Amino acid sequence: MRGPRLAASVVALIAAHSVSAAELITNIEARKITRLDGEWQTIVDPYENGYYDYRLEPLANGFFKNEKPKTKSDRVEYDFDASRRLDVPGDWNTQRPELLLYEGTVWYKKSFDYETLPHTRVFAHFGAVSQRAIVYLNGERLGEHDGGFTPFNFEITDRVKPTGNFLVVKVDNVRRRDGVPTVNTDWWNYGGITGPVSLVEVPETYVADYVVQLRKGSLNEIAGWVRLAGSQLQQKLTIEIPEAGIAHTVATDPEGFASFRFPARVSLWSPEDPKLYDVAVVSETDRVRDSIGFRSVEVEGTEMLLNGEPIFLRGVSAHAEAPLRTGRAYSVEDARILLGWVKEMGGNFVRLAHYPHSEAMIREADRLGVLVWSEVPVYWTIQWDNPATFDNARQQLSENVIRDRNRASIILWSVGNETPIGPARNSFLTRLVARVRELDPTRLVTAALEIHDIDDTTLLIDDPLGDELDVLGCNEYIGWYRGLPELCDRVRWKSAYDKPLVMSEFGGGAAYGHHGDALTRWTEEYQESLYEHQVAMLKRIPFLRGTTPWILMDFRSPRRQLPHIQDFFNRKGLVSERGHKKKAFFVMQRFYAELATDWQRSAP
Ligand code: GCB
Repeated sequence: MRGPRLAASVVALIAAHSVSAAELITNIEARKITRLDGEWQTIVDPYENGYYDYRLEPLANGFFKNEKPKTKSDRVEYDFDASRRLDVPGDWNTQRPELLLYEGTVWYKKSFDYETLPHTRVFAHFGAVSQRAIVYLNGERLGEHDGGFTPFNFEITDRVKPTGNFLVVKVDNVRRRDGVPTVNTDWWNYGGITGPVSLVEVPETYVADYVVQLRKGSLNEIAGWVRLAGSQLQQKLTIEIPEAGIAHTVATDPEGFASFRFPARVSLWSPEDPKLYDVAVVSETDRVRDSIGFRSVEVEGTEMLLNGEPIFLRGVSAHAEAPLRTGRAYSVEDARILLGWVKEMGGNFVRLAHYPHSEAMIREADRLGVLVWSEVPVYWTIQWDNPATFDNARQQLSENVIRDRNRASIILWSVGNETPIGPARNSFLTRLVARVRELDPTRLVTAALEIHDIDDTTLLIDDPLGDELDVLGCNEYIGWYRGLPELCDRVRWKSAYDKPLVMSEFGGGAAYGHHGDALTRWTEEYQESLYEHQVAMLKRIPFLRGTTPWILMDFRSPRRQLPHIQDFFNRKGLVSERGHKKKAFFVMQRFYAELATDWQRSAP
């Protein structure tokens, strides 16, 4: 008995693993989807009582079984149906006052019926679950996911029933030393199912993924690939871009893969004219539509070129903090408000710090014409030597790139923020850069680096990671963590690299409506003066090609404790969390208006 039973459990383990590794379905909005958003029944479980027994051994019959007493004598010490609800998508912290600071497990349950059509496959897709999820369908484990910002899915074709399904997700946002991010961040550790949940239906053999972009280095040739998954891997497929008169047919190889390259006369996507084309990938068994913009992005020496023309990135950093209501942003409405402020400031660029933001945000940036710096939470001091930490960072980075590599707005992938130079870190980040280039050879790679002080007023960018990057990012806080604002007038900037620099962070805190003179901390006047000195300094840096001050809007952070000023908010926003613009907002607005008209450089 023992042999076969062991073998069965090994098979089950492998199956569980392969389900958890289910390839990400991209562009789910173009699929037949059933949303499972709305209220989910939830159990707050700080001691993981629904997962472990009193010996801390995993329970065979945990909360994921959704048990009910069958007789009046049965003892079942939980009841989803009688428990309180939470909205999905949404963090739990801002939905109930007692959960504001909660870090632990919450179980989520949703019941649904689902009629599966013959020859189709069904996936349970999660836009984001912060930080870790273990997912069960009808009491059986589907798999797990670690990483609070990127999508994942599990195939449920053979498990879903016409009626009476229940999906249970154990969500846990405990900070871990070996996590990505690690225990120490300057943003709120929002927990919950923070992205939409959908059942995605695809044909038995379906378009698993595709890239349709301008060929690197070209403005009139489209290149890319398509990959099918399923049993009928050899098919003819066509890339259709009706508005450009394109219908290009290729055949997939025995692995279901086809690459293509063809001439295309398209209007180029740019912030001034964010032209998107309807693109369809049509195979014999499937058809997926997307909305894609075509543009090129390159560097030449210290120049950044968009569609072959030099560009200055007039940007600002932003967290995925929901405007006006706080909490983790996830909706199109959130995106419109945040990006609306970027545009009002005169910006053409946003740094989405410090982790992947929602797909809604990126799609809205595509529509509005805002260039994007996209980042993964490789932040401060994570465990550079830990292979599991690396694997997790690599996985989150991959999911981010795979989700968004058809989006014209994204021009920069960032592999990390303010990480300390050292052999293990250098190797870690170098391997992440290589991974980005493997997944997306068309965009540029960057990271927010720190400064090397030569002396009090000479600042040098010479982080060895610079060798690997296309564009240098640099966080400096002159006038806030480093001297007073007037120090900006005296510093000189040097770079060890012939590469463009984006000043990825500078700024200072001010409580909206708090006034005083320009040397009184936390006043709008201090912040305004700091920005004025910064702008004057920035104008003197010859290799500067972009600025993303810290930060668009005030955001929640447990590190920010000063009563009446911070109250758990980082106040470096140019806009308050209620949407009030501070004086410094207008300094940037003036600077960007000037840059938009005066910034002219000829390519070297
Ligand atoms: C930084 C970090 C950012 C912080 C910011 C601050 O350098 O990159 O995450 O929030 O400083 O406000 O101190």
